[in-house]
Amino acid sequence: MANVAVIGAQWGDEGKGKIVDWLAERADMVVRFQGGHNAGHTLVVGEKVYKLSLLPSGIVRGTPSVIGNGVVLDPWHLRDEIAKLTGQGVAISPDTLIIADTCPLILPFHRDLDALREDASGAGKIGTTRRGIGPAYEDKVGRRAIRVCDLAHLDALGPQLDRLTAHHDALRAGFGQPPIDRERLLNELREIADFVLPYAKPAWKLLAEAKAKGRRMLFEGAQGVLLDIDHGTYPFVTSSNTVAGTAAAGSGLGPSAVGFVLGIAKAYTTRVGSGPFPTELEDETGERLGVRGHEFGTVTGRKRRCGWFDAVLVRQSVAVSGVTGIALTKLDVLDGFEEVRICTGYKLGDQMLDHFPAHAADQAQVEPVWETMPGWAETTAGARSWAELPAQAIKYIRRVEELIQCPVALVSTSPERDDTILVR
Ligand code: 2SA
Ligand code: MG
Repeated sequence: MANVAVIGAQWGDEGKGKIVDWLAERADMVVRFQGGHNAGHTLVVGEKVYKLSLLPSGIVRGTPSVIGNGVVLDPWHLRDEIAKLTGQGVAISPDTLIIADTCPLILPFHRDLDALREDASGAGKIGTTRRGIGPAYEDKVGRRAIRVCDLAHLDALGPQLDRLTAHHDALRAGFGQPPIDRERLLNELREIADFVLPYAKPAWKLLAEAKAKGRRMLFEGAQGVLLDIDHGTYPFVTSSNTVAGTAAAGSGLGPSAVGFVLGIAKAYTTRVGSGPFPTELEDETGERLGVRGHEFGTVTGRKRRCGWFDAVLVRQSVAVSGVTGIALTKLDVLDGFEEVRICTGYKLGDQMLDHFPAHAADQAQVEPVWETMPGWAETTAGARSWAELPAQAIKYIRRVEELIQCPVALVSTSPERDDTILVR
């Protein structure tokens, strides 16, 4: 089996957790390569429900798990999440969890800045998870970040800390906030360093060694392609690259390490946070999708916006991420609708578009071109084979494949791991 990268093909919350868990059983290592604790992956194992936001999903079943260099790491959150999982009976140790020593840290003032900015912006609000993700990535790219390896050299942090605090003190002053208390920050870092350092390793090297031994790796993406900093609905995006190509850069393995790119897409569309959403339904149908699909965020509990499947956007995600196959999730949420719709293109003024335009103003203005299909009255929930699906549901899947120009490799019909149909 080739190494698989799993990525969201929409705006996140596509049900990656279940699919990753399903695949993790067949992998020797699970690797997170971007994002931070803004992700939210729910795993249902037997009677138990595990909610992960920073740790790779392999950890629950004891598969060696790697937090790659492309991730931004909140060390205090790490401690809490490990404590929570340990409390649920999951064994976590430096044998099963490896953290790249080059990961930039999310610090308390990153979280504050994220929230201050969100509170200060009106219509331009991004709707972030307020966890400091954006500010931490800014400092990484600005070459001011404190990284995991710095925790072993806190006494040598002087010049780096000067640059970091000079930058942030100016920003903080703009919000009427006092300068960063350096002593306090250093004390907090000293206190957490002992917890983090046993996990810190040159992850790229361990991965290269594992690759040489033919170990199978599963790359676990967070968020979705439409939230990608380059390819998403900018500026209403997250601050990392969420496309599959990031699996290489964010882990330190070359591009040849990724053999199969599995894009996860819901049979309809959801989004949390602000930004354009052409197929959004602000009516009873949208409500019905949200209620049937339990559309509330794993991390923040926020209600998700809901709408019909947008084939244009998923086709674009498939292209920019090099998706090999799609896992179509939550098909059962569409059960019982008299008719179902798919967006096949956009109208922008008198223009017809077969892609999502780059400019935010155009993105906000496009009108979907709909294709309407009859729905199905039968239930697909829990179906485990193609033969159990109603004919109309199969037609829907086939039409989706045609429109997104990518085969559907898996269909998921409930949060239960085994309620999965392998198409090819
Ligand atoms: P941020 O915090 O800077 O990454 O926010 C920027 C935008 O990215 C969106 N975003 C997400 N959208 C969906 N799911 C995400 N993760 C959690 C989950 C969400 C939750 O997987 O369940 O629990 O609310 C996620 N993370 C970031 C965010 O809404 C902004 O639009
Ligand atoms: Mg999620």
